[in-house]
Amino acid sequence: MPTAQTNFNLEEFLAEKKILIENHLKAVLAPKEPATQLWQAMEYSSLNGGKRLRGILCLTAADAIQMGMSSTIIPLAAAIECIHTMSLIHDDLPCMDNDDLRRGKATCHVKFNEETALIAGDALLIEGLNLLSKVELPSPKIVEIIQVVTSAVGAYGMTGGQMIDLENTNKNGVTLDELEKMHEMKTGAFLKASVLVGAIAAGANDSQVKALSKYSENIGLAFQIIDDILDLKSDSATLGKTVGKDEEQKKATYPRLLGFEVAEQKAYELVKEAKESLQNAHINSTQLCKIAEYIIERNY
Ligand code: GRG
Repeated sequence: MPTAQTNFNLEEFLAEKKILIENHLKAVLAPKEPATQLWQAMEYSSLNGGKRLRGILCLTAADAIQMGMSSTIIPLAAAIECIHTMSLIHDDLPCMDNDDLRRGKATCHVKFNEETALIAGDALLIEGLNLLSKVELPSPKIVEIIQVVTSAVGAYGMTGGQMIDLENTNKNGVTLDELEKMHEMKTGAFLKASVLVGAIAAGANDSQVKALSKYSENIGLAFQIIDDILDLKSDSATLGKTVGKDEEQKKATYPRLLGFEVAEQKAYELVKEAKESLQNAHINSTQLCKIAEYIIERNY
């Protein structure tokens, strides 16, 4: 079990893990023949920046359960980032958010074209699942991991959440409970899955899975609250994406429903509880605690 580190440098830690994940992505997504433009679009969107938060959470959760696990887990983290990139490509499409800026660069459909972006997203989803299926773990664990990921991405998770979000656009009277449910499905479920995949791969027991579930649910919601705040308070150059979209589409957001201060307080409370849940289960991971803090302190 890892112990608390006083000299821990989060920036260095995140940079190091990011490189591990991106090296794997580079190897897996290098353009090939045939359908070269498809691979180019997959590589472009996957390797054009990004915090790698979900992949890093997967690696870090695994290490929190069984130290030294992260190298075995890299393909899982890369797979998670492929699936995450799919969601960004599809979210940016003209029929969805119709955005031309992502991670500070042209979105996939702007750089290539809409058809290519659509199938690049499809291919990243499937290649991501394929990567999960090939990881060096016992088959029952692989099946469990695939179940966790597909549940989080399917109609009860990200896809369903996206549908609700579309329905909420320009809609008045969305309640806090409805907003929370939408985010839990659209963003929270996959972030939680990223943590659980690492934990399952590393052999977490029931109480550890329970604690990590609470941790990831809380940081997922905190992440979304801060995302809403940044959409209002930050600028496109810092965020690498168009800001002010929520206002433009008259979407319900945490700052809109609660006010900035209360929304921010809620995010801090969620992170505090997330760290407590780890402590209660004796998961002494400085890294997971610092990532939780980073989620609310980030500026992009
Ligand atoms: C086809 C299965 C399938 C689903 C597509 C489009 C869609 C359904 C869902 C959209 C989900 C989505 C884009 C949620 C937003 C999540 C979010 C806040 C992303 C930004 O995450 P960061 O800040 O991004 O971690 P980086 O760029 O750092 O990776």
